[in-house]
Amino acid sequence: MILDKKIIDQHNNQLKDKHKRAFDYVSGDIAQVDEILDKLQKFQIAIPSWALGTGGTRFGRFSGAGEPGTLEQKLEDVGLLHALNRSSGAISLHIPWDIPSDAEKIKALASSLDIGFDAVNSNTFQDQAGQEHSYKFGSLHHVDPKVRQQAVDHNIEVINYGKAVGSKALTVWLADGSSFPGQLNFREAFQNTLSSLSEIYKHLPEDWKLFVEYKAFEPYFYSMTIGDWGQSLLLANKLGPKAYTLVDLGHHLPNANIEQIVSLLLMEGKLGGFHFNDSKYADDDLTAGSIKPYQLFLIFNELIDGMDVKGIDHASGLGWMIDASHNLKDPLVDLLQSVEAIKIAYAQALLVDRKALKQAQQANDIVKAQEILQDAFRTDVRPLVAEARLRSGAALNPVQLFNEGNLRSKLIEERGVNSVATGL
Ligand code: PSV
Ligand code: MN
Ligand code: MN
Repeated sequence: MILDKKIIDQHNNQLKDKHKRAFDYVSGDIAQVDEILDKLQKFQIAIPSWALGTGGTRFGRFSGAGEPGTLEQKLEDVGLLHALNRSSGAISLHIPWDIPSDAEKIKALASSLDIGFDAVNSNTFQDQAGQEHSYKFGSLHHVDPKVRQQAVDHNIEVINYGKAVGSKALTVWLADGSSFPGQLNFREAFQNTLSSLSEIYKHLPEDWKLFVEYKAFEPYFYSMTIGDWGQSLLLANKLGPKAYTLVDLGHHLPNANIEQIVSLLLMEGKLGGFHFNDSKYADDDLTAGSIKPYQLFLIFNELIDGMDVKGIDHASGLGWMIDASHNLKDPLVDLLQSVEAIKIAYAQALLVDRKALKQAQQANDIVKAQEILQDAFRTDVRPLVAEARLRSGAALNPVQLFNEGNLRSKLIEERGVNSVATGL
């Protein structure tokens, strides 16, 4: 479904007076408001192809209706999100769920929707029909070299699909680990992983990156072979300059200081990018900012502090992606909410008085430092984010327009009630 620009204009007209009052109020106290708005307009967050349908839990899946049944329809969904917020201008594909068989056609459709391709993701955590070796006991870390080779070959195939559509990065997330002490030799598992990743690395085009994602636990409950940022960084350093650590917010043990991890990875030039989501417990894959918005703000605060010169939009080379699973909400609404929460955290972090913060830190003035951060965090920046959208030709309130415009019903009319997406 292509959203008629007239519908967006009508919606904006309806909200414009209220928006203007709120925007004037908050922007009155901000010195460089245009600079901030410009940064917000440029900032894009990629949508994962696997999150456009309703996910499930291990207890069941309650599918929605009118979900995208094909890659083309998934692109159309991202196009719809992008039309609504002008901040979702890329998709991250997961192979083999979303194979771009006719790459030229897919690319043409994407460009007509103004959508690019972020990192491509491999899948060696499931066995596919007809596959020779099983990944039951892992993939790149497997004790059997034949299984490792199969997983390496799959990753090379994924790079090739990525090349065909114009991606510039491969994300490897491994479900390799062990559930019982004694099951694995940790050092051998790590060495096997390193040598498999080195094979994959050799096939990366010059201008590509390899994102090494880590995860503390699940699906294995005793050890994960790439279990934390230290193990990922170790691999990235050994692999070479094109390898980076990818931070998925949900992949840490409870209460980990993610903002500190981010700041050090950035300092080392090894931060590859993000999978944004939120969680109360672990890999909950909830809407970004729905549980710990202060943490999200603190992460952006570190990013701005560490990337002052380059700025943190896509030109910085980081992968900004969402990784979410929606069991209860409409996936498209959830993704709109996630993008909004990420942009709010970014806008708040742009308000931090960095000079004053530096002075407070140098003077060990803890109270001042805290006040500076919390002043920024507690500013209602929603009118700034909305104004940036307005200036980009998007909707003042994308969620409201999605609901009041009955966009899901229209998708159901187009695709039918039983159209179900592939994904997690
Ligand atoms: C599984 O935990 C996971 O959520 C990882 O975060 C991956 O990035 C994602 O699935 C897609 O493979
Ligand atoms: Mn992830
Ligand atoms: Mn995850």
